[in-house]
Amino acid sequence: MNSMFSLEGKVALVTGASYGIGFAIASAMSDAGATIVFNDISADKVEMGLKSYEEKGIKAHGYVCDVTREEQVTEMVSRIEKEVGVIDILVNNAGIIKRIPMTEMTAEQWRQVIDVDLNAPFIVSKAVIPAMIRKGHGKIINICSMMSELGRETVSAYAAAKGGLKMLTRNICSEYGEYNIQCNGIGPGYIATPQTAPLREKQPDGSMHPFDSFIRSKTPAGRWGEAEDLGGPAVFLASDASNFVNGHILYVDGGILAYIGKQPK
Ligand code: NAP
Ligand code: GCO
Repeated sequence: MNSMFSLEGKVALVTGASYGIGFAIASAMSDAGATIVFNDISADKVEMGLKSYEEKGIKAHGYVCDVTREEQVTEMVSRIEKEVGVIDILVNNAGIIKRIPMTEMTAEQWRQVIDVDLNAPFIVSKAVIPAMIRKGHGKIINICSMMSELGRETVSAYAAAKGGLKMLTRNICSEYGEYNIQCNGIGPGYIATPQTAPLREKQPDGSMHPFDSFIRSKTPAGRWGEAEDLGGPAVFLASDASNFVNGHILYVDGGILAYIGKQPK
């Protein structure tokens, strides 16, 4: 049974994985036997990431690459194939969010979010699929969101991108499933990472951010998710155990999407 979930001998590229969800997913994949490759936008963050992986006993391979820039991505993938090996597993994790009311958001701010959260997964997937076809298998995991299904104030660009990422996931499944490539999504709930830190910061009077109690009331478990909660689902979708799972978005949200929310006291 264990061998179904083994990633031994596989090369996994996790984008934007110096810390946060990407780092947790890469660590879990390493525990399952994968060789870990990651990128980040700055050399400093790549160095920081390499140290963090080393502290966990993981010999990761780090590359500086802005995933929105196709020429950088093409060069990075080519270097990985030469220096590490052909990529068996791609996790499109790198992402940003800008919390701005839509009518106050500039077109440039909108484009920046769409560029990282939707255009980049297209660019990186396009770069790795040809070698996956030649190799006869591949796994692509797109990190979607609650906002692939739900909207909320101030996150219009992010929701549009993550909704599009859900459909890109289904289209890669449709177009490349015949080559034994499975493309699925993970939709994390609200996870305690730097990205959501502004939603959890203490208020001047020492109370918790109002969003903190809100999201706890919307989550049956009554807690924020931890990045480590995503490791097992990611290993499942990267392993042979999910070879007949394709085009699926696996929500790892503690039940948010199933729950109307707790009545306020
Ligand atoms: P995070 O803490 O903000 O980390 C995002 C990572 O992406 C950082 O390492 C960042 O690098 C990198 N990145 C951003 N733009 C990049 C670019 N152009 N090229 C390469 N790397 C880039 O975010 P997170 O919470 O770990 O989230 C990771 C993914 O999960 C994102 O796609 C996010 O939308 C999604 N997600 C998060 C949550 C949550 O509650 N946290 C829930 C659902 C989905 P720098 O630090 O150098 O900018
Ligand atoms: C927000 C949060 C969310 C989470 C995540 C939820 O401002 O609503 O940042 O968007 O990041 O995407 O699944």
